[in-house]
Amino acid sequence: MATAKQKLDQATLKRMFKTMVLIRRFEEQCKREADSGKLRGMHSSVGQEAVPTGICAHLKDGDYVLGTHRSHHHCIARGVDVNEMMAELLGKSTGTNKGKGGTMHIADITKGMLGANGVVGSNIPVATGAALSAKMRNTDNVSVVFFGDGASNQGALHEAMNLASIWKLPVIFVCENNRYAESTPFEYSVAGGSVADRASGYDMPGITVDGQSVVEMWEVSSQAVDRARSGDGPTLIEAMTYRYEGHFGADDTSQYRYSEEEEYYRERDCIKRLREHLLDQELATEKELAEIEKSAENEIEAASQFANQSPFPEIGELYSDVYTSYPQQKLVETGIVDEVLNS
Ligand SMILES: Cc1ncc(C[n+]2csc(CCOP(=O)(O)OP(=O)(O)O)c2C)c(N)n1
Ligand SMILES: [Mg+2]
Repeated sequence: MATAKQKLDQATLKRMFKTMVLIRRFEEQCKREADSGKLRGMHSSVGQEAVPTGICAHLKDGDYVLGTHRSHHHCIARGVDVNEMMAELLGKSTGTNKGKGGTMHIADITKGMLGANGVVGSNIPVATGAALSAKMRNTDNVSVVFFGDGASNQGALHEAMNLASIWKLPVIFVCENNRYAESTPFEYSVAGGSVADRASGYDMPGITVDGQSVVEMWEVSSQAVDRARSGDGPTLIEAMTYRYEGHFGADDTSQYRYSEEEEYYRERDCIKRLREHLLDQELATEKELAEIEKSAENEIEAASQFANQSPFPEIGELYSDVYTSYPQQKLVETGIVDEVLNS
């Protein structure tokens, strides 16, 4: 955990480099699993690694993170186990959610990752509720919620920002503006052209940051997390970023994006930039960075093996952990279980 009083040191920079490389290798492996038919589709976060990495570096035990349909990078930045994540993606019983959540519903409450969520914008009020709980229990914990530029037009964000502001809740709203909601450009859909500017209507700081720079992301997050921890209330961060892949696996970006634009953002790649920074400032050697890259690669290879070798859940597990209090006996009585078992 880092605080606003701390400077961004060498160890944190290297740790963030490792996190971003781990995310990228994870996503690349997911693509391979999808290509081989084991994973039915996913929303890749490649290109957006710096956003959660910069802010999660400030979090401590008891802090909360909530994500979106595109959340592998949020989970890894929060420290969720990559073996269990990969197993979850492949629907295996060893997954974070015993294989029942899949790519869009990874959660690990032990790590404060309260969940990804396939319903656009829906985690924003949930995160605000988590912040309210942290405040009511007199903790100094904070809640961070990630959402996209598309989600920024959902009413849920505006209701949550209003409540968070009047009650000074320790929540940080992080808009990952990757310029598109599916194929709809941000310039078309976001009135006023800025998500961050909307904060002024709710009397909270609104900050636009280069989300492809993990250093800038870390610095801006430092102020926001500090403000939330000290009881001064919420902040809205708009991180300008870019997804290199399609919206999901089968999406053809050439239908709505120019290759020049894609190239522009790839040249500003967050991992490449941090790598160059570490070398230029003599904060790491080429050998050290290569070792970090190799260890991330090994970790992901092991995660893939773990996931592929893990069993699928037993059919009898179909209804367990699905409802918190729904009596399983009732389901048996309805005959649904028999029906599934015999189908
Ligand atoms: C309430 C709701 N409306 C529509 C969808 C379909 N949908 C899934 S992702 C998406 C685009 C979201 O765009 P953005 O918020 O910018 O996130 P990004 O995909 O760029 O990360 C849409 C419309 C949905 N899942 N939930
Ligand atoms: Mg978007």
